[in-house]
Amino acid sequence: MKEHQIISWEQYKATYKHSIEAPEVFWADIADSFKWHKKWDKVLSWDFKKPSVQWFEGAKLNITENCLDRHLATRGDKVAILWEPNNPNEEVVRLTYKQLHQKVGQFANVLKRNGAKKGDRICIYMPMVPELAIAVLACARIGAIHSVVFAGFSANSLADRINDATCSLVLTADGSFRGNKIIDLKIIVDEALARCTSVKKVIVLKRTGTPVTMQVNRDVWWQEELEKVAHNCMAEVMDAEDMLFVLYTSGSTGKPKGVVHTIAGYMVYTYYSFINVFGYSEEDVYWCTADIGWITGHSYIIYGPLLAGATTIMFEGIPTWPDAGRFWAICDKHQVNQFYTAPTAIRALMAKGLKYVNSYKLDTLKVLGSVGEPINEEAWHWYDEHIGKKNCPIVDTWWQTETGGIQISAIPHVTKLKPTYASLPLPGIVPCLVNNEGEELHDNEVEGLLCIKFPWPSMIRTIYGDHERCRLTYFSAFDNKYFTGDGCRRDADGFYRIIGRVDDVINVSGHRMGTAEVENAINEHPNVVESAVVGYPHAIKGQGIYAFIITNNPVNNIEAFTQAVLQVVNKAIGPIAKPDKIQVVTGLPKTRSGKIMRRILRKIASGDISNLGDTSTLLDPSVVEAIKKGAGLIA
Ligand code: 7RM
Repeated sequence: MKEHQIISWEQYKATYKHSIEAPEVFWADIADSFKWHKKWDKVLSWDFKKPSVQWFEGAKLNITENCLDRHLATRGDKVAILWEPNNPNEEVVRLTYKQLHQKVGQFANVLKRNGAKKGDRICIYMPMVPELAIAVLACARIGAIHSVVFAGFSANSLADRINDATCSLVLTADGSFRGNKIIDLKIIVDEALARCTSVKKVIVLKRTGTPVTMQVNRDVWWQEELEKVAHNCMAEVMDAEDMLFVLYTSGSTGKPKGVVHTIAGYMVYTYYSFINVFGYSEEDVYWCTADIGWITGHSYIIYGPLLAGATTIMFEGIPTWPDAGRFWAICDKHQVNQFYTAPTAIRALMAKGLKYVNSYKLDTLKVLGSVGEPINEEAWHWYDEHIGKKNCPIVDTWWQTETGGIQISAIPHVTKLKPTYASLPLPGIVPCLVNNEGEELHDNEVEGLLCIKFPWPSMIRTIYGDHERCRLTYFSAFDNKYFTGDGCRRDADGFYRIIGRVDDVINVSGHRMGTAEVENAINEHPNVVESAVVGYPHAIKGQGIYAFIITNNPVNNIEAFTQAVLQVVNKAIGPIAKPDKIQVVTGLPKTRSGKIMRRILRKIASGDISNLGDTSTLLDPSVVEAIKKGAGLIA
């Protein structure tokens, strides 16, 4: 591990230079530390026009042998997964590498027993329990493609994802504990499966004891299945470019896209970025608070840490239960060294006051991480002062579901820290800024659209079932560049500061959402004629959701209507997509060609109605006046 860690500024500069001058030599050297059944014939071939990207072509491997088997001789009794339950009085689970290896083998056999085989898609809709990580790894063990769906999504969203990837199995639990609530996962799965014909088997973990109906010939109990199989499962030998997983993420149009990652490149990159960004060393305890349903959980709870032989914490609960000190209690309880969370959590806990922080020592922390959205100065300084005690570098990590791993981030004790700056690219990453005309901006102190102009091992390979959509979304805006969808500034030192999305994607509490998705959900309400959704600055969530809605009849009871709209959205997508503000309007600002001018709605939503800019292209400028008047009367 140590040999690939950057520990000085000089070394960063030299390594970065080498990584872009001789990328194939650079990445082959990292890849050499893994176990391969056969090494690659070619490190990289690529063509962003198609797009087609292949890393370590011809190589054969199984990623779980690198996450598990490879560590058995040296770290067999070291804790791999440390699980902290929702209820602090329930027992902690510690799985050593040896135990995890066994449990993965055993569950892999359960999957096989239930008909799963190499190449099948398996949907995982589960609470944050050790079995979720075991299930992910068991899929990879047998060469099946996992599609984890965040267990906060509705039955509808779940069904869409299962159908898009034609999953043959669903792995779930009776229910999920979240603070003092229980979510009935199996009931949601049953509702989803009413419109999924591809699913042959459902394996149900008993967690909450919630009563469930088991469908004969389809549903089996997880724990009962375990009794029927051996603990050892040979790893399926896979090709470097075989699919490892699909993970759905929102874009500016249409339904969420199934981002596809392939095995070898993802493995090499998540390992390398993990050990460098968190400065991980052998005895450390590392905690990422994300849910495994998001890319952060895939790359930096499961794969990156386990590839590095680390101890990774999984937390089942929420930051505010039993009280707003829970994160800090866990840091002390497990002597956490690296802590990785989202700005929205920091802001929420900051708002609860220091009394929830001050009773904890937090003296084992070495590195603090931030991910998912821009971190504002105030939250940065609070994190630095009250959690890090001004003693822990903060790594503000910019990346995306599509990039697979962290792209731009400080390296602790190496990179100068600048609040709100993600800072510099990791080795092998070649970011650039372009203007709206697609011209690259070569100077410093400029602002533009963030692109990446050379392939990296963990980059998106395709959108499941729709390669053309992948090309159009990421590779068609600018020639020979991957377009991120983010606006970004580069300062005099060449440091990058992410400004936020430039498309119709909003980021609510670090969750990515398409405004079109939310609009489609709202439009399902029978009285809604049309809607337009925009993001607006929200003190805790980063962005809130503001919905402008046209109804077919005047709304008499605004409160009841609002509740009904929230219900519809909740059902279509899930609670994370519920609008924070709803304004009923009689018209939307449209151009003569019928396009909604979201720029104007964004201004109104942010409360900035003094200067709406050029409205001369509007079909009917009077609608804007009407919306402005009504802006105070929102629910
Ligand atoms: C990891 C993740 C991706 C979008 C991305 C950005 C935003 C993520 C940061 C950030 C500012 C950061 N994947 N984003 N990290 N913005 N600073 N450090 O979040 O696919 O769910 O979202 O999130 O807009 O494009 S994601």
